[in-house]
Amino acid sequence: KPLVFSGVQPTGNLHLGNYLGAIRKFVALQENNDCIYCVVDLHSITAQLVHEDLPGQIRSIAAAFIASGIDPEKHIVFNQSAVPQHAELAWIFNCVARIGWMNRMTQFKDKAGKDRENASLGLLAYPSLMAADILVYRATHVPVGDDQKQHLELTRDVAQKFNIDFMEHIRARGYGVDILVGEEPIHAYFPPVEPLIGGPAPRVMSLRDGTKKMSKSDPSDLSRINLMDDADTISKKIRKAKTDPDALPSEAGGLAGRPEAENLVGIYAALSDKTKDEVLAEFGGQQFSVFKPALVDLAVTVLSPITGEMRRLMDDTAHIDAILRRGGERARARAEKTMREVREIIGFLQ
Ligand code: AQP
Repeated sequence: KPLVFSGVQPTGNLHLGNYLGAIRKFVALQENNDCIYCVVDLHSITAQLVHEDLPGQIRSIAAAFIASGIDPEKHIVFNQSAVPQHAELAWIFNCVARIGWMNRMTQFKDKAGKDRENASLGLLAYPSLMAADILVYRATHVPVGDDQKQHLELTRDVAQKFNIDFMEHIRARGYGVDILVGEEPIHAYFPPVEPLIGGPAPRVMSLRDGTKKMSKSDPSDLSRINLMDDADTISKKIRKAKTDPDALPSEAGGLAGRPEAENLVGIYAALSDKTKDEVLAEFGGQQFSVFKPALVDLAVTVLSPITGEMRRLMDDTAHIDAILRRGGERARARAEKTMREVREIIGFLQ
């Protein structure tokens, strides 16, 4: 079975972008894959070291995974800091990756802002830890939002450089397999990672500005729908969402140049498991005064059971902690198997 890995940071409230870009895909992938889903708490301290109630934030992401339908018995749900092998492999990848690769990352530029010299070293090295998260399990498929595409390309570059730099040592110990990277045959220890980004809403945009990504750090709460919002709040936010004055077109091509309309139609399509064309076959020619109430109904129908279940789970912290602890044990056993081989390939004594 293909091995799927992905993670979500425990930084503030989860929103519809996190749900549609990541968590909903995690749920769908469970059926035919072996999945490892991680609350990436080590990542969460790169931008901000001190968090108010980090344990509560970690539990709330685990609760969101489970409330959305992830089965922590069949698959693995854990928090990253419980598996020190992630940080160990990240250190090795810090020595494989080049500073220039990190400097080019748009997320680093966005999050570091103008005062780049003052950003944490961890924020610069973030993609190296992300590569380690995935490759410590030698996972091949990674469901993420479109904003993570560049980090996954870097993960492929790190894997490829490791495979090439250590090729003789990998082969000599009987590890790895022969693969083609493009036209080039190589003997690879780490597989090339495939991003799973598609769907009608790969990047959910702000409700206030269709050119900006919906994000936890936007100061306006009206810009996003949080997974913990109640029905009235969801309704208010969608009713106030920015739109243009025109009616909806009858096919997706007609959304070009209308970012807010495209965003709302994409959200509707993703929430209803339809394509944008199917949504527009139903709503083409209609005004937003008709479409928005339908979107409110759909969003509330999909999200409110998840919100309710999240609240219920968060009342039983012992249960969530037990799930994370058990997931951590299972993840550690798998990660240690890789690390024993990696230490040997590099030549560390153990
Ligand atoms: N707007 C989005 N549309 C689609 N997918 C998104 N993701 C995040 N925002 C969107 C996806 O959610 C997963 C978890 O993201 P993360 O924990 O790495 O957090 P983030 O990307 O830092 O989240 P935010 O909300 O965007 O936070 P800030 O404001 O700090 O930048 C990932 O798969 C991500 O692609």
